[in-house]
Amino acid sequence: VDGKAGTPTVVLKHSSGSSAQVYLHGACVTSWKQASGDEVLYVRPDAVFDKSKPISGGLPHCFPQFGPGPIQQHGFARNLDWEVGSTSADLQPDERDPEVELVLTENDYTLKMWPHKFKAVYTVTLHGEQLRTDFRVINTGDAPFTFTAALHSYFEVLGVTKAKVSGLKGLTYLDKSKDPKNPESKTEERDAVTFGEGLVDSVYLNAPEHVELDVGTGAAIAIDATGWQDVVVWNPHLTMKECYESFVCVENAKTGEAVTVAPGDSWRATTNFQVVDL
Ligand code: TA6
Repeated sequence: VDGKAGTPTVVLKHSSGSSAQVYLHGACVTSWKQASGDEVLYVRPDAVFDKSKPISGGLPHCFPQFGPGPIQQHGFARNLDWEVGSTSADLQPDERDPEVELVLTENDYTLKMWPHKFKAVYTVTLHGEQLRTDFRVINTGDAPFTFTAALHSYFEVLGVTKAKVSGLKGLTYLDKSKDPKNPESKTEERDAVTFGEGLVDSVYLNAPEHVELDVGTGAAIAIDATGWQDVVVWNPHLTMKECYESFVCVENAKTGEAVTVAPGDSWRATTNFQVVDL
């Protein structure tokens, strides 16, 4: 169906009452609603949907580069149109979870920036009220390639000072809040990472597969990942005065160590998002 600015989207509806909306532009999940109708994700008020820039919010991809570097910030996957590979639309609702598979392959634009043939396959599934993502990158060329990546997930919070991320205690992290080009390496001493006192931009290396974001409503978002290795926690504070109080990004990333994929091989990472009562 047409999304904002007439940009194509796929809508998933589960018999439980949950739903999700995915823009083909950037393969960006912009909405994930619980059966109650409550929205879990956050889309920034400055987001544009006319493809003039990546959609700022929901679950944007960063591929084949996380952050700044030799190519454009966060790579090109978030500002290209992905194609629908397959959907669960032809199946009866009770046969299978609603699902869409989106595919991105190289083109002249990507080859100029990153001279490699690839196929990225991203599957988004609603399993009851859970949202599941499965991201695979296949090397379809004849030489190895190396990349970094992230799912730059934005979550709505009741107020940024009420939000907390747990599961990161004891980890080494790169604090990019002062100088993103020369991050400080620190050890996380806190049971939970909190927000609201300044910019938070931290890359937690070798993070556990399970982390939780307490959104301040008595509920938390449980994030269970495989394949991703790192977790990035970001809140822009006063650099985005109009919206920073309403969201936190807790991102699954593969950035501390880049991935190298041999020709014919692939790399895979999955995430399972679930709202849990506290
Ligand atoms: O993941 C955190 C981060 O890389 C920050 O350093 C900040 O730049 C943010 O993402 C947003 O990036 P964007 O290009 O979407 O404005």
